[in-house]
Amino acid sequence: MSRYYIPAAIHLLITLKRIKMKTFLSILLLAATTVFTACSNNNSTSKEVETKSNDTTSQATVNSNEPKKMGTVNEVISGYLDLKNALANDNGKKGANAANEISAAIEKMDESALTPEQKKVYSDVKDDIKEHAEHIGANSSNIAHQREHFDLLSKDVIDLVKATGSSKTLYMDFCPMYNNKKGASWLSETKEIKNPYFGSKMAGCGQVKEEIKAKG
Ligand SMILES: [Cu+2]
Repeated sequence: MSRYYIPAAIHLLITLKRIKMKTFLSILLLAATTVFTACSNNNSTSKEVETKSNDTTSQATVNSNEPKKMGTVNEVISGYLDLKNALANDNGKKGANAANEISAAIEKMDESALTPEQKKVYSDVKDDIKEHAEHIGANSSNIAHQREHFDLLSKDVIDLVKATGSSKTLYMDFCPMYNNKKGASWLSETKEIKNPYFGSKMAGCGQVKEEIKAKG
């Protein structure tokens, strides 16, 4: 019996193996095709996504040209007032952050919004404003040095505000004691004196010299 059945069993086994191998191969082939199709599908979708996102970026640039999110003199003033308040509160770190706001506003300034006369004043002061703002931004732990630059920065910002006006009323203040009694000016949004040159040491030193009324 064994003489007959053993070869038959082996034959069956081999056939089964072949079938299995065939099935296995065809499954493999099917899988590979699926993966390939999936991949090529992915490629085409990612390409579509790419083109789509390209489209949206170009649309975004076109759109942003319309309402213009660009720097304004009022942003410079707002950064300046933050800086002034930080110095009045003896906070060099906040002062540095505010100075960085000023630099950013100058960097993206929309000069086309300025009249020719304003543009002339602006081009006289913009490099100075940016330089002082950068020094103040880089000296968060040296408030005395920040105040030296704030004195010079204030002169430029006052010139600019006198040419362009401000969206809120400002007061031009003067402290006669700063810089070995040479004195120094600053702009404030409040009538109350809060000295940015001396901070808490001499908070009330100074007086209002001029009121710059809000325009518009
Ligand atoms: Cu410096």
